[in-house]
Amino acid sequence: MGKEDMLLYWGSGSPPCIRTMIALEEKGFSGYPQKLIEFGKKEHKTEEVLALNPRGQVPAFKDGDVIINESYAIIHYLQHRYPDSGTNLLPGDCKQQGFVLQRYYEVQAAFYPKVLDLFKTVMNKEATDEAKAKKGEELVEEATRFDAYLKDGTFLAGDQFSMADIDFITILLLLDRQEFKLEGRFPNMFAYWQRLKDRPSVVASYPPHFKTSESTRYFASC
Ligand SMILES: N[C@@H](CCC(=O)N[C@@H](CS)C(=O)NCC(=O)O)C(=O)O
Repeated sequence: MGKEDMLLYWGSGSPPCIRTMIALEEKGFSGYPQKLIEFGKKEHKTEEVLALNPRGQVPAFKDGDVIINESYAIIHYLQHRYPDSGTNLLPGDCKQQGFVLQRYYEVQAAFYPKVLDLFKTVMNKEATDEAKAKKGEELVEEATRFDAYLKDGTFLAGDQFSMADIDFITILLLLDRQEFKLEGRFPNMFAYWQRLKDRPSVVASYPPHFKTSESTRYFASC
């Protein structure tokens, strides 16, 4: 089993796709077979994608006869299936593992929903300015918490890159794209982003349309 047996369907700008792609790169599978779908053409609803993911969503991923469509599950699968390949995303030591998993699920359960909430609210033409400001404040509150977590460590869960960093860096990439200001407000997070934004796995997973289209700057005033 190797990367030639893999196939990833993905869409540009999709956070679940970004985190999946960073994980594939970190695990050393650069050049894995992949197909970029266009949401605008509804290519995620074609037979070939539906055959892997009946929900018609991306990421849709297979590795040989193993099909997994949940990005967070793909990250776990890659680590457990290929523990010795590329970056070790989950330490073997139980105490360290507990810490990595705590941060990994905390990003997923507490930080990412605040970003999605704000995004949906600013996109909603009927949302009031008060509603937008409230969602912005909630995101700032969560970002403050994560900024403090980074006070002592190079990475989100200590001094080694781990699966906790994969989702976190995906969020920072999106915040950066939407011009959510880190510099001066969240110094540890800003330093972390500066350190990691050029990591090869992150560069390889950068959404192509972000390079060719203007940002909507949705979070610039938050
Ligand atoms: N639970 C999935 C979520 C996947 C997901 O929501 N994908 C979106 C793109 S970000 C999608 O394909 N949306 C198209 C649709 O639902 O029709 C994961 O984390 O992998």
